[in-house]
Amino acid sequence: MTEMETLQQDLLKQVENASNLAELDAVRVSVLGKKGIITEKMKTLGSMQPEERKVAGQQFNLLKEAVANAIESKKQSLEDAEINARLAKEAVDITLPVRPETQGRIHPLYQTYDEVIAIFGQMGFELAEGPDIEDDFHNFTALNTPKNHPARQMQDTFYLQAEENGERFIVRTQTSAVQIRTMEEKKPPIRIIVPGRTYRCDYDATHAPMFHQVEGLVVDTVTNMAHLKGCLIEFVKTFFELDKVPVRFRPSFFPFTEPSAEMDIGCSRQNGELKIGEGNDWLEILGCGMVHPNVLKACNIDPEVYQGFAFGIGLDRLAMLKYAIPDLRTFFESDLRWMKHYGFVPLDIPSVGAGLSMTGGNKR
Ligand code: 2NL
Repeated sequence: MTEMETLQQDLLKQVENASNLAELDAVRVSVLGKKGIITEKMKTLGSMQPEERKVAGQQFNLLKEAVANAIESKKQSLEDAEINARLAKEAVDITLPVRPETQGRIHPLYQTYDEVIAIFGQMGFELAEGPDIEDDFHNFTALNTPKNHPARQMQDTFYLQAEENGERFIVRTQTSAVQIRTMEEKKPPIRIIVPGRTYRCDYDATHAPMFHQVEGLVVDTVTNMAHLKGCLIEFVKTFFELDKVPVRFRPSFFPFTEPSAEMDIGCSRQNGELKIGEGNDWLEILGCGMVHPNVLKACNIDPEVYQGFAFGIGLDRLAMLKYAIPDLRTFFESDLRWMKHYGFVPLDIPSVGAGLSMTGGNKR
């Protein structure tokens, strides 16, 4: 074998023996690099006689090409092997169950929201929803709230910029407009539950400018105050998971109901700890009343034939009470540690669909 053949064999063996890309690159540098074996050989051409140079040059070039080709194909096969090894090692077993710690949580407010809807749903109420932006008629006038009523003041209500015709829309202060729209569109009997966002100019530990309400409305020919009481007592028992709960209805005032009442439930407050369903103290839980005849008239329902009862519950407060959350503002801070502590795993949601269907008030 000539010297060149031996060299070529040796170099090709080095290439073949490289067991990874780093080793292969080291071989490449030692052969083809600036100070590599072949490079050094090329440099000797300058001092050769023309005839000799022609032969040697050709040989060197053939050698260089053979080694470079070998390196290139070895590189390809090492890269393929590396990818195959990674694919085998990092294969994802899609049959494994999802890791529980990566699961999100249901916000306690929406847990409460779903619970309340499910409870009234099981009593036969239908779900109705409506827009956050409302007009003056549906939010105030139809609800027997006169032009000079304090609720209409700028300090309490967020007004949108005036339209060209001077009309000013608002973000709803309560969800009642949905009940008004339902009564406008549908003949009684009406039995609806209306959850949603509501807005008022207010901000402290128990008030946020955006909060959540559920209102309920029942209109029929025989609806009376006993129905109102029975329905709401049933609700608080189910919601707070109590067999018996002391309740009292205190006379109150709302422009849209007559008579109006506030419902309290029995509780005890000892050492700063609140216990619901027992004790000698009272806790206000919701507002309610018989629908004012003027409200029925505004929706073209004859108050001589139909009566209704209605109620409004603050959902945020309900969630704070049931799940012992002291500060309302933390509800809207999107703190994941807070969510992990107070949130619910998705499987805890009650079967919200049970007994529920959508009705007319949801149209915009
Ligand atoms: C409260 C009080 C209440 C209503 C809301 C209502 C709606 C219509 C007609 C009559 Cl369309 N009433 N809603 C009635 C009584 C009380 O909410 O303190 N909510 C947190």
